[in-house]
Amino acid sequence: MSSVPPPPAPLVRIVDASLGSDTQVKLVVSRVSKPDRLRSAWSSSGAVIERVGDRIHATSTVEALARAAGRSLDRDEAGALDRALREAVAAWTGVAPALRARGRTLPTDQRPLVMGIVNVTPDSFSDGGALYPDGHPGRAIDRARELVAAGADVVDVGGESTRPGAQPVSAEEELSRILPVVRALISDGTCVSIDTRKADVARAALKEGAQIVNDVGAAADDDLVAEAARTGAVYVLMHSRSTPADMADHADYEDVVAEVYEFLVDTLRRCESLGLSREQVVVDPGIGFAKTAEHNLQLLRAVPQFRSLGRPVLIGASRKSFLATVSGAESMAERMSGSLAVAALATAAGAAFVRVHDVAETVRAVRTARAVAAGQTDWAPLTR
Ligand code: HH2
Repeated sequence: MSSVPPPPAPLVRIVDASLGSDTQVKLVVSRVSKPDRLRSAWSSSGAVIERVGDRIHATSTVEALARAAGRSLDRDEAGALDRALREAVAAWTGVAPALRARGRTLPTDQRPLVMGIVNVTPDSFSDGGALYPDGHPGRAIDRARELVAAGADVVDVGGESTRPGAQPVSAEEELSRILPVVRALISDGTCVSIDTRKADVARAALKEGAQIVNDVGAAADDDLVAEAARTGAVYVLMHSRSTPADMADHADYEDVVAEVYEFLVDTLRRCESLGLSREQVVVDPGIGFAKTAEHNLQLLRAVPQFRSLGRPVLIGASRKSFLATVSGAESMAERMSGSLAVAALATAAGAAFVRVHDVAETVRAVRTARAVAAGQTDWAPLTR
């Protein structure tokens, strides 16, 4: 008996819906079974249409788009498109949902959160070895405490560099680097994120009480995803390709925003099939991971579009090399200006987290950007 394959689930990305669902929205739809039929139905309903491969770019009202889709697609698919459309518009126009991280609330619905970076590595690109002299964690612990005092809501602890070309380290080595730092921060009551690609490393950090798994391996390891699912940790799903050692060779995209978006949609579904709840997930386009400077700029311009996924968005651009390319910064210290510009713009565009090295400066920049963009001047510290 031949079985009929299920229709593809239509995928909707909102480009602009500033005035809400009753007025014009600009969006991109892909994965419909009959794109030509949908395109001509939308076109005759008065929508402005552009077809790019199998993706249809449309500008019209939600109601007009939903009605015309109902006439051109079969009932199930039109229903699925209608739901996807309304969910994406609601996510785009609403605030990011708050997160629960193992009993702790992260109020991403209230204000942007600042994640401070502590690299317990000898070879990280921006602070290469400074926090890990001769294999002693003391300086990393001091640095993490400074970041918390400067206003970091979360500290992201990493024991393996992910800079382009970085060589992998063993789980044992990574653990010996991060565990003393994780333990010290947990005993202080700090919210800890563990930046890793390895399930064993995440497992040990979660056992110590870490609340966030920052998976810089782009969900390549099912075990790591399952560990976040099992423990109720927040899980950062970041886009990347291949491994840090050769990711620079994989920076080829026809449409980087569409491809990263589709990866996040598909991988979010796969993570759910591994037991992770959607409510646990933060999405991240992975600035600098298998991307050129131009790709990074396009992704940063698309921060609002990633909000159509309905999950808090994290942006990690701090001190990355594209900032030198676009601003003319020569030294690592000079990249701070660009890092602050990106943090201010990204949070004003709706990013829920910024992952940064320069916490005090970023908090001031983001607070200012928020006061200007949204007129909000409150900034409550995170409570336990
Ligand atoms: N970038 C880096 C590491 N982890 N995690 C997320 N979610 N998003 C990012 O953009 C991201 C990340 C690379 O930066 P850094 O930690 O400063 O350098 P290194 O990997 O060399 O230690």
